[in-house]
Amino acid sequence: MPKRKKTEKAGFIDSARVYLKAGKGGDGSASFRREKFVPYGGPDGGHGGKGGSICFEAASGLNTLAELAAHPHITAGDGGPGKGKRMSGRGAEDIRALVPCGTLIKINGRLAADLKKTGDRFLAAKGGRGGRGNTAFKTKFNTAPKISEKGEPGDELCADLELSVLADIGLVGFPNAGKSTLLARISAARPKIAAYPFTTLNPNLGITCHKGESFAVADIPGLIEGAHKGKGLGVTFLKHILRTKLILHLVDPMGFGRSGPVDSVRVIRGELKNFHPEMAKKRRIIIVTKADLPPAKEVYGQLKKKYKKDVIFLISAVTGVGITPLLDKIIALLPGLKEPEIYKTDDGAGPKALHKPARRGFNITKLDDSNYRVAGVALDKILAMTNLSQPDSLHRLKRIFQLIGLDKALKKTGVTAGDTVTVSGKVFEWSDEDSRQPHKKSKFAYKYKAVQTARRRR
Ligand SMILES: Nc1nc2c(ncn2[C@@H]2O[C@H](COP(=O)(O)OP(=O)(O)OP(=O)(O)O)[C@@H](O)[C@H]2O)c(=O)[nH]1
Ligand SMILES: [Mg+2]
Repeated sequence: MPKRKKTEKAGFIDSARVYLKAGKGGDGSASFRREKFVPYGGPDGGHGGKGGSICFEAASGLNTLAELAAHPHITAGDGGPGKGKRMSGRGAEDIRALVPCGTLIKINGRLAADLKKTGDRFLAAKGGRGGRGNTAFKTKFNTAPKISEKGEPGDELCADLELSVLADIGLVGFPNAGKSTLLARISAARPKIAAYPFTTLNPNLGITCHKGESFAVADIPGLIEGAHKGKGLGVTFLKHILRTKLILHLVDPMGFGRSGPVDSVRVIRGELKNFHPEMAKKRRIIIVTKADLPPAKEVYGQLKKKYKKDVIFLISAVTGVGITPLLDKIIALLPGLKEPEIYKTDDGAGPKALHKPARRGFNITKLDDSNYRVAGVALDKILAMTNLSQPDSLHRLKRIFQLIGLDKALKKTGVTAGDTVTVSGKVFEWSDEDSRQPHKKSKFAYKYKAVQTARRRR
């Protein structure tokens, strides 16, 4: 399967709407063996090749949906047509669109997949199957069928992708609290660090290894009071720590703006709770940063007094003071914590649900006295795969209409000879003649064949 190209300019983009068009199956062939000294060579039309499907695959090393946001139209190739001498058509290649781990795929507003681990795949748009060649229609009653199917159309849909970064630990706090400095200290990540607020504009992810244990840490832009109302950078990035097991709340001993350091705990907790109730349930550790600066110890003492039940650490990401006890505590806590179930895909949606066989049944609408319209998902597929230029295929279609009860239903609605019936966009003229009549001699043969075909279709 070909990989999609990487974009040159890849900013951080955590949502994208993509338009998928899977390939159509190749048409089957209606051909006969013609060879010198081989009279009545029989049907030898091959089947069409399958159309290309489109699937999403979680890949390591990706952390943005920028590539897909920049190229939202993904089209897979069509299958090749079948040929004489029983030659099958070429199958089109499937497309694998790579997405970061933690990508949620929504189709028609429903969560269809949550790709968490590298290699997780979701078949979003299925390519059509190749149409059958006339070899498939040969029976002992009809040894020279002039019927072949057209290829099945591929799925066409629009999917919404949303990235919810997967990390074990989330770093939160006011801007300038030292979140990125701590991430840089405990992992190989190199986020931008500077002495002004809102240095971090996009989430950063780092992997920490401590005493043989490893865990992922996400650093997000700073929060301020009123973030849930859109102040500062808002709470849009909080979704990236929604799935974390543990929250490290960093407190700058100098405070931020008019908020004092002690008060910051209440403010940030309020913002987290306002964003999602699950945030309030998460296990938290309060960390007083910049221990090398004079007010840190005092703030640490005040917080210890006020939040007696909480675990509080005093660290300096610059000098390294308090980092080891903090990491020890984290690795002791993590095994006992569960990832919250925020996104649920077990509501019937999913790859299987998306590719259920087309619903049978149809709707008849009387447009006026002599015009009728018939619509149905299964009928759309049957019509798309019927080669209307072949008289035998047309006859087979009429038999299918009879078998699925369309004839009866139309008669009940009051259709008369000469009326126009539009079935899935194709226009037919109603005639009262029995479709079995032209083949009176082989009546049983046709009935048998049509029943078989209809069963296979179901
Ligand atoms: N002295 C001292 N300075 C620190 C310490 N940790 C961070 N700083 C400084 O604090 C400033 C802000 O640090 P950042 O890590 O960028 O803070 P942040 O929380 O990521 O800030 P935003 O990304 O803007 O939200 C930088 O100038 C750091 O050098 C520390 O332990 N001691
Ligand atoms: Mg930062």
